[in-house]
Amino acid sequence: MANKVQNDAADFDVIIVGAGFAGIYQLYHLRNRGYNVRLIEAGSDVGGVWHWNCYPGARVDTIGAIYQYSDPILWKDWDYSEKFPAWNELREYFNYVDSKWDVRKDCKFNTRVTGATFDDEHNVWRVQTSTGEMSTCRFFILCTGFAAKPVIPDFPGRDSFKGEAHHTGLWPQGGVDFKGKRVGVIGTGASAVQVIQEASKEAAQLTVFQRTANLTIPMRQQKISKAENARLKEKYPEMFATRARTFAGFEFDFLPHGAMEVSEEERQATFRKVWKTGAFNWWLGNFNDVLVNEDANNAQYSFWREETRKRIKNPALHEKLAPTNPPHPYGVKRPCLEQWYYECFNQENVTLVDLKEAPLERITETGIVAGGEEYPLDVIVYATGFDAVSGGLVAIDIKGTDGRSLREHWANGIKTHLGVASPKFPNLLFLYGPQSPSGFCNGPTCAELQGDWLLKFIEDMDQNGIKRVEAKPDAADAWAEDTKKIIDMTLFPRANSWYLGANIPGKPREILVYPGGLPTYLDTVNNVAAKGYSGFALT
Ligand code: N01
Repeated sequence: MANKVQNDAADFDVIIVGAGFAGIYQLYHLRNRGYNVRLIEAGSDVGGVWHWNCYPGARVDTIGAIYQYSDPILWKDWDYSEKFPAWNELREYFNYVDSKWDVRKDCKFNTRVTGATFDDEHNVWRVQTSTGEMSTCRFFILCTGFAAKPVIPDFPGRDSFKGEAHHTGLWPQGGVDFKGKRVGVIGTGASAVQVIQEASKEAAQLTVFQRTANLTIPMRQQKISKAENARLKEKYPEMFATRARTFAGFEFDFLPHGAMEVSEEERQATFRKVWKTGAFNWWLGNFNDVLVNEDANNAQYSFWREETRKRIKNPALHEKLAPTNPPHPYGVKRPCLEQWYYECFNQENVTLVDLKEAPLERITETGIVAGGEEYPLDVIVYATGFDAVSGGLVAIDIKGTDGRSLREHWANGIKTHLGVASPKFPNLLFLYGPQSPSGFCNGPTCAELQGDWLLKFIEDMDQNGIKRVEAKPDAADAWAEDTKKIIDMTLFPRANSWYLGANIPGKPREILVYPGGLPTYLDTVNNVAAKGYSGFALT
């Protein structure tokens, strides 16, 4: 390993927050490089988002083949049983990773990091936790993921409900029984779509409270046999290598031409072909202009609407679930993968309440009142989303060198250099965080590709005897400006999505993730490293 900077004031070289894909990757690889590492996790086990989101139907929207670490020590003996594995299989995967990488021994579970201050004199972070402990470290890496801060809107009467009520992101570890019950789901985002599909099979009555139709994509789920897994594995090395070359770190990319560059006949034929593949190929493996050109986007939407309407028996629901005019350009709110979502609404026991026509007024002891009508319920599912990307970070009271918190620093807009560090917060690093590819990249891919850059960054600092590294304000201003310029060239600003923080009242409207694609991001950060880490003050 590099010559490690000795700092007697530090209990650990590195403290990591979060035991998901990113945190565990850092833990394992830093430890292998001789660093003394502690990982702190609020949950009771490893798994990150898959620990918290254990609601019925929760499953990943990236194919399992690349939704894992690329270390052959792991994948050669690991088989997912489905193309898009469910949360419980993903938890088994994390158990398996621990059996090979032995990570749990350096994790402190059931412990929330509550605050941190930088000791200027000794160049260490003092990290406080919910258990009242304080530890010091030279580098402090936040791997809290994009969904660490679940949000339940302040519906009037919310606390009066006498039945069971749960947010999807804080689902009880022991599960919730829907059988024979009257279940209400608020929201129709990705979490809701997954819960609705399962609840429709068990609930006596399922009521879905929809504000905006979800422009979903067929998942095209498949079981994968052992023999198929073995065949697939021959392609794994190439698939893993491909991730760094594609916009969102997938095994596929946008087509090399635009929808408006081809004839109507070819356009429809291509849409049909990509639709058959389904999954995110329909979103990020489609014509390369669908997210930037309104005509291309409308053509994609029209195809989607017609295909979707074929599955909805009640014509009155066509306009609700697949409206004539899109609620926003297609794909600029993150679409989700569905399996039998529309068929649910053909069932007698499933009702859709359109909150645009019948606004949600209040929650009572016994149900939800919308549009003047009370819907009696035994269970309420809040599938109302997250204060995404930055919410989990600013929830920790991290004080900068000027005594102001990260929340205060970012109150009018996030400032980071390359999405990895923020001015006034020396030796504090973000992985899969704001203004990095995060929300436009799948978890394990970013954990590895952005994670490898961070590992080298820390090693290079040590190699050069650097005790303190801090993002420069002008570099952070320029990075925020770059992310804005890129997103303004697309149709994304036309929706109130979590990508823009627009689902949280009062949150500044700005793109929370780097929208230039993974290859451009990697080129940029590698160039910065090659130039001796330009934009960082090194002392
Ligand atoms: O949250 P969301 P999510 N009154 O913010 C509605 C990932 N994910 O947990 O659209 C009424 O998308 C809101 O309505 P509207 C994935 O990246 C992945 O579902 O704002 N309704 C919306 O319908 C995803 O994008 C998987 O009008 C209110 C819903 O609540 C991200 O997590 C599975 C409301 C929130 O949808 C977040 O998804 C699950 C109000 N006051 C999640 N406030 C995979 O498949 C909000 N809503 C891997």
